[in-house]
Amino acid sequence: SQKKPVVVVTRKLPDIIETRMMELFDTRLNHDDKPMSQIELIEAVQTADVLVPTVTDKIDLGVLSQANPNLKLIASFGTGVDHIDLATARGRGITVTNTPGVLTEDTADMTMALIMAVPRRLTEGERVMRAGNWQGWSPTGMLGHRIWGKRLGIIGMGRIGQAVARRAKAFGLSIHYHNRNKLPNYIEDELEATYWESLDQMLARMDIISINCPHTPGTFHLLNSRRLKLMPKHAYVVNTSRGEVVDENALTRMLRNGDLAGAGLDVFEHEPAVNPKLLELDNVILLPHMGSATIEGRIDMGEKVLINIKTFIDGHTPPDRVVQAML
Ligand code: 8YV
Repeated sequence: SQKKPVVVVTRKLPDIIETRMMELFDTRLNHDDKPMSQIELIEAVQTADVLVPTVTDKIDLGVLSQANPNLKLIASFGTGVDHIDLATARGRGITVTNTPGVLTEDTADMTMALIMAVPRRLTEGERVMRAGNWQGWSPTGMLGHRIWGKRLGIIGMGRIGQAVARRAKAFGLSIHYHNRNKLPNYIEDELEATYWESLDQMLARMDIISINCPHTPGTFHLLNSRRLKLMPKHAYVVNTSRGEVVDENALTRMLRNGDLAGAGLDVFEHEPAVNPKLLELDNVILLPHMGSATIEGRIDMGEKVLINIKTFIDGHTPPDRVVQAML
């Protein structure tokens, strides 16, 4: 019988996934719930035939240049692949897969939760209660902004953006979007979504902006200082995609100066660091990158990783191939 491939997993995964992985492959688990250092990552790529990283592992040129020639697959646990130097992987004959689809609805739920929670000051109200500061109801107490009837502008209308649109429509928001490509008419009709070819023009007209595009060289600081200034003062920003899409310092400055009404941020430019000035703001909800953090979703993601590895080992095209290795 053939030697089982060595699969190196960088972080603790759900038990049921780890058990299955141990049955199928020569699996090297990591029970440490800390991100790997670059030295540990280099060790990992030196032993692995298959590497299973997460968003916290920077698989850059420095790491990939140390990989052993047997490393043929990076089966990432997650959808975003911006932590992997895809061009280098491809050039070195390494295929890359991700886990799309299974975390679409969970991430859209979290996005919707932020869209609701920020204008209605949900966590601010909760802090009042926990501080024992509630003096009782008042006609002018804790007033937020109405959500229904407002304009939501979605940046990035892929799977997650569309799932956000479906939810937001049911909450009475009107749906607008900017995307590299206009969606087919039948999807626009179903979502009652209006396409804005110009991001600048859309930003100037929206009450809430939700970022749902991937982080790529083309979307880095897409919401830069200039574009943030196009938004009306009463507008909110929600980001559940990647911190790098927004200039975090520019956003923080705008929020502090009252040039934006508030923000709901699940992701940050330099995770796990957060601009400390954000922590001082009441009109901001900060979450520790938990958009897809459901028990069910993590198992689904693990199953996708298993299928991608299994298919690849069996000599077929893995279902979630992001880059095909150059041969
Ligand atoms: C994961 C994510 O928590 O899939 C993604 O792109 O950001 C999150 O759902 C993380 O990436 C797992 O690696």
